[in-house]
Amino acid sequence: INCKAEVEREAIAFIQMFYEETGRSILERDERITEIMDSLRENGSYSHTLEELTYGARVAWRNNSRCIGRLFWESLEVFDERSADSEDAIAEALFRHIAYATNEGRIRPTLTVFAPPQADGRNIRIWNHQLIRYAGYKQGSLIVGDPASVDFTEQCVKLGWKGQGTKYDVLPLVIQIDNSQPKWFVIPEAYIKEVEIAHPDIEQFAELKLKWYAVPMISDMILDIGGIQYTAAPFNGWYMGTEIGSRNLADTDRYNELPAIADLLGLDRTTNTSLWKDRTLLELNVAVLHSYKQNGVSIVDHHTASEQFMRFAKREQDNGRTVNARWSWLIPPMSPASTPIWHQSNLEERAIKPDYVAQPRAF
Ligand code: HEM
Ligand code: NRG
Repeated sequence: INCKAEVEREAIAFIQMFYEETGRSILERDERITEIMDSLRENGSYSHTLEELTYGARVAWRNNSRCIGRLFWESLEVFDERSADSEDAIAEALFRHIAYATNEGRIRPTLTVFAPPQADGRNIRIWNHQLIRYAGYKQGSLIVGDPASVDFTEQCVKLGWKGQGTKYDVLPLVIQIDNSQPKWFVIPEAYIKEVEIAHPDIEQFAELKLKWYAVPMISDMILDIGGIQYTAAPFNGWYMGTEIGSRNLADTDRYNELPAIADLLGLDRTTNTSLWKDRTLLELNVAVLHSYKQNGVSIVDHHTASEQFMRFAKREQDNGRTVNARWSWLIPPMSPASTPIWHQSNLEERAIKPDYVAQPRAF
């Protein structure tokens, strides 16, 4: 929680940036700052206009040091749901977000913002890490589904939800207002777009029955603009193929599918020097990109994404801004040295706002 002076300072800095970057008049800017300072003095809080909120969410994307996809920051669509004041209204708004963002596969970068914490203690939290994600069930030493979801899945079960027990059960939305008992909502199937993974020239690949969902929608980060922390502000773009092919389906503490795929490919797993992991990763990543393309679902390969990032960095420099960047997150988890980002030794990370930041878990 920010102290008062800090809120004032951040509000002024944000409004100044907003008016300057969008070419608005200085006179109106100073009136707006006065208005905000009055509101802070009288109520201890202020509200963003829709224009401020939209621009703030876009700049937060532009500022996020870990995101390789920032070339398109100006295209972010922002939905204002600050008036949603019940769990049901919030769930409905989230369903609309999913439908709009998914767009039958032609994914639209989208953010939905809910009311920030109020002076009276009112607070909205979405418990999910992503709006659509697969459950993970611990069965002794074995895990069915996504190991990354085990804790959250246990919470859902405690709340009365019951999954089918498959590898790919979509978790319910879990929404909490204040400290009341959270409510859960099953996402109707019609909203959930998924892609079955097939390989362009290895026919048996599809028999592995791998799949992933179409749209990554992060729902547990704070959108931090002008001294206001929006604790419920889910956002999405589209996937970079390696997120699925080199991490979600491949990590040993996630779906751990490499051994099964290697066996299908007939590779020698008894020795590291066969490079069976690397060859398997390659074919899995080929299959992921191929399958999303084939199904008309937006996705970007890591080479193209890296080129787009370099264009973004160039454009930012041309606009007199330094690029906020964490190299270890920006390099892709496959063939990183084959991308131009690898060779950038001057990338630097600073604390700048607006930004998307992690917050303590809701449960
Ligand atoms: C992180 C790609 C859109 C905000 C990332 C990561 C990738 C990525 C590959 C690293 C994820 C990881 O290693 O787990 C993309 C692509 C997009 C896109 C291809 C397509 C448009 C967006 C949008 C936003 C956003 C629309 C917000 C408005 C972030 C943030 C992180 C991130 C905040 C860091 C997450 C964390 O700290 O855990 N992005 N992104 N991205 N992206 Fe993007
Ligand atoms: N690696 C995570 C998703 C993180 C964000 N990635 C994006 N964000 N592409 C995963 O589920 O694999 N986005 O907003 O598009």
